[in-house]
Amino acid sequence: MRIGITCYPTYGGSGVVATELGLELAERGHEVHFVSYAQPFRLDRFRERVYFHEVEMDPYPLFEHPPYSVALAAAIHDVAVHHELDLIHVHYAIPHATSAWMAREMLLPGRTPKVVTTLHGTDITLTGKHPSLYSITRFSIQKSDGITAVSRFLRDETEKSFGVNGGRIRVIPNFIDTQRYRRDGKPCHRATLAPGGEKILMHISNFRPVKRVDDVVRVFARVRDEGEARLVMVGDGPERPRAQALADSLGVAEDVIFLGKHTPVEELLSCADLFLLPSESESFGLAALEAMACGTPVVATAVGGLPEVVEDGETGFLHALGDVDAMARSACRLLGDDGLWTRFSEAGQRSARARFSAERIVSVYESFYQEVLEGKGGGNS
Ligand code: GMT
Repeated sequence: MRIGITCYPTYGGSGVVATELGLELAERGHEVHFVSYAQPFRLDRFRERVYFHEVEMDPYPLFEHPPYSVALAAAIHDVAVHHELDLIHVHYAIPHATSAWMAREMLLPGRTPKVVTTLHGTDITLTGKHPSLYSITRFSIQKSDGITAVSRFLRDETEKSFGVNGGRIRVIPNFIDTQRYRRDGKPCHRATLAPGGEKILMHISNFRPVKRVDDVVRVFARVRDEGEARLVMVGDGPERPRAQALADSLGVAEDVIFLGKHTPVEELLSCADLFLLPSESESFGLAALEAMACGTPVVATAVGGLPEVVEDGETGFLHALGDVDAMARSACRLLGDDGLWTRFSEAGQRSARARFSAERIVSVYESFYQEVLEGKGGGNS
């Protein structure tokens, strides 16, 4: 197949999944064309059958708000024509599903690629619900030839909030490269991050309010009251200054390391003892899956799609939103019991490999593409 992929190319989980999917598809012999405003950050070297098309924007002074959605539609259209795409797969509905719909409308009947939209999270639970975007988001999702959601939770939310028939939405979970995300990966930075042999707690995110990084620091402060520990914060975003100030005021700043943005994350995760994800909402929680694959047990909130990824009491512990005391108790329990920690660590690795490996999930996408091409994706009403 000749497949176009559009995603946010920077640090978000949706961009990571879209890029990894494209690379895996190319490995399997498909021709893959990424269309976006910047090169996806994991497209770091030449790969056969992989192309990148940058969306050009004219910085004309009249454009106080440059019309990216329209420029993207034009770029998708051009790529579809010149490379005879069979299918366009967009990740995150806004504005990608709309741009793909526009591009398809511009093409001649009979030569139109099918459009698949993958819903990732806040495109449904937050931004897409805003009155300024609701109707066009709903329309664009409905007009897709195939719709996927990364969890059952997100499928149900889409049905509830956008009136899209849940039967039309295929749940295809996120996946990871199990060769890269593993406990025995090299190198390990434990000696640098915790030179005194302290336990390492880790958090990775884009530090937006939805991630509740305050709660990460509060949980850590309670854990550190009980024993030697360090908190490694990976990523960056608007809530970082607040988290730093809180670490100061709780008197734990010297044991909290803010690393900023860092890839690859697997070399950090595979030397952590615990991963904290106390999010307010998480349609899937790719970072939790990455931690599990690296053998790091997860303590998180029981929200959104997280219970579909982290098995409470087996690969991690899930607690009510904001219950930092319970999260700290679970963290201490895991860190203080080597036998329990090893059971969770091994179960997490097994679960990630059995349920979320690239080999397995990319095949599911391929089959879904085939159904959509045969007009059986249930879409385009
Ligand atoms: O929806 C977002 O907030 C952005 C998006 C992203 O690009 O990282 O995150 C969502 O998609 C990820 C990949 O499918 C999921 O792992 C995240 O749980 C999800 N974020 C939220 O639902 C808040």
